[in-house]
Amino acid sequence: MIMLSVNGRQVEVDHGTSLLDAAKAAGVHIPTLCYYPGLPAHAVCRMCLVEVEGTQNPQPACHVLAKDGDVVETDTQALQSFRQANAEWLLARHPNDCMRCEVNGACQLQRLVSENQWEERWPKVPAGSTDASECLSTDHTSPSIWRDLSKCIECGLCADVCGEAVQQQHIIGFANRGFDRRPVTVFDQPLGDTNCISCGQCTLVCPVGALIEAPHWHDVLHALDSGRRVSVVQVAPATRIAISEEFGLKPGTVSTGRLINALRQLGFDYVFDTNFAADLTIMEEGSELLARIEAGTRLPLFTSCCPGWVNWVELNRPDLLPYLSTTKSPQQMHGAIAKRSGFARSLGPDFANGKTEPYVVSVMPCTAKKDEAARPGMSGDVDRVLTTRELARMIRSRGIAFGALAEDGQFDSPLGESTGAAQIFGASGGVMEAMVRTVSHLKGADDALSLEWESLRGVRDGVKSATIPGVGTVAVCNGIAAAQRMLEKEDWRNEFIAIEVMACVGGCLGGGGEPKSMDPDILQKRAKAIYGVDAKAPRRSSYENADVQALYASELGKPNSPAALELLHTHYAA
Ligand code: HC1
Ligand code: SF4
Repeated sequence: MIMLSVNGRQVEVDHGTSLLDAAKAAGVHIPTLCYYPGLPAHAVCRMCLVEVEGTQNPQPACHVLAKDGDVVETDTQALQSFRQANAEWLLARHPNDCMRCEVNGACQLQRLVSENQWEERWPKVPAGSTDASECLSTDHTSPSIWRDLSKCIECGLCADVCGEAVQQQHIIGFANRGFDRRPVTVFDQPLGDTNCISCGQCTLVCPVGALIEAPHWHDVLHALDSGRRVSVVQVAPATRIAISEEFGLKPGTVSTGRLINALRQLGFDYVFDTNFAADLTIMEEGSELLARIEAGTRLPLFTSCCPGWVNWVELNRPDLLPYLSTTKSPQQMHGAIAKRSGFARSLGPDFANGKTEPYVVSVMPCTAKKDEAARPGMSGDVDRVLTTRELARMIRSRGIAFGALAEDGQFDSPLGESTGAAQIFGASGGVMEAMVRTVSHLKGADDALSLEWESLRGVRDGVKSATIPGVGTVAVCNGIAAAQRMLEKEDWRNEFIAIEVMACVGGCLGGGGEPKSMDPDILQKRAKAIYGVDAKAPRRSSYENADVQALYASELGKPNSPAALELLHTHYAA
């Protein structure tokens, strides 16, 4: 056997092993095009070039054998430039006709260009022109949504969904007629300068690539491929269900185990559950509600885990900011714990050990979660946010047969433990129902009577409400338009003690990062699956989460303690 190091990872392999296979054994991925396992290595595409300490020029990893003591680097700046230049050389001789190519979607060159965002090396030419410089400029000013008007087919769906028909934000409208008709913002401002709340509903309906989520999956693949940092992923409650649709499984199929196995195959070192932090959110937010009720101030409490809603309040109604819960969303709590708590450090010597900060990725049904991860005071806790669609793209790009994966995947412990209450966060009304379960318990109610609150459930219009004995009446706004209407027309200040708002219709299960469907029937199936997971859960209230209790016992004391406020709460900008 021989020992070598690849990107700082020590690995032992047999004599006669290629550098490519040695890297694979170390968990490092090197791109290839002309290499095929079992056939002679030709080393012509030059994609697999690596640097070996002591040799002057980069070496093709498919062809060169590993030697004892080799120190190999696979992803230096110089190597990335080489690869990009080699791709450009290949593309210069390759017709730009993917659209009519029989292997469109299955082409290795196309996959490599797409994974690495090398498209710019392949001139894009707008319709009716032969000049690439005539392309309308792209708009990357929003942290969540990218626009490329050169791809727009003027269908008008984005303006419909952002306007009266669904979100009632009116950020995108149509200007001009005939040949010049195009979607615009007010005064043609970049999206990042408008009052766009980043809900991403426009990206759900765009039939082409004119409106997409700001992609993070390329960075995530690179980080996983190089294997330099301990990588951590957390998965949102709604994603584990809707991702099934991306791979042809029936809407409402629960794919938790398959998804965990796919994330491990992609190379994540730790696969955790956002649901753990959803239980923690309930402990913090429920205690915050009880404290406000006792003090008689800042009521009703508005939930704060939906970043589209938080954006809306900051941009349109800053007077409501004092009513927002200061509790961070589960995504941000999970990131803060994974990066900054002693609890995480106890997971193992390679984890948050102060030498290499973990690379924390979240998978969310939401585009606005990208905004949230970049908020002042929170940025850095979650490095990259993938939508459900982006994760599906990554899985496809790496040829993982999702539908054929075993369903036995388990989250890593302890940041993977959760209750049914956390799972229902993914549906409109779920956050409030989860909070009611724990708050009722804390107020001494009979647990058997207070578990299910049907009147808070469902993908229907208007305000849903329930009166909780000993607490008060709580409300749920299903979608940002419902919240706007409630704020204008209802006596919400006097009627309700707490109000949940989710910016997308149906809640996160209808989020802007989900598989592209707004079909109410599909949303119903996703919701039914979410409540089905809760109904079968052995523990259904957040206060029963043993790992959350352990976190309080070992580090935070109790909900809303100074340590909890420091790690798990935030503030808002007017
Ligand atoms: Fe949601 Fe949430 S429920 S916001 O809808 O509070 O995105 O699924 O992950 O953070 O848990 C989204 C979903 C999600 C957070 C939780
Ligand atoms: Fe409108 Fe939401 Fe799209 Fe922004 S993200 S333009 S608010 S639909």
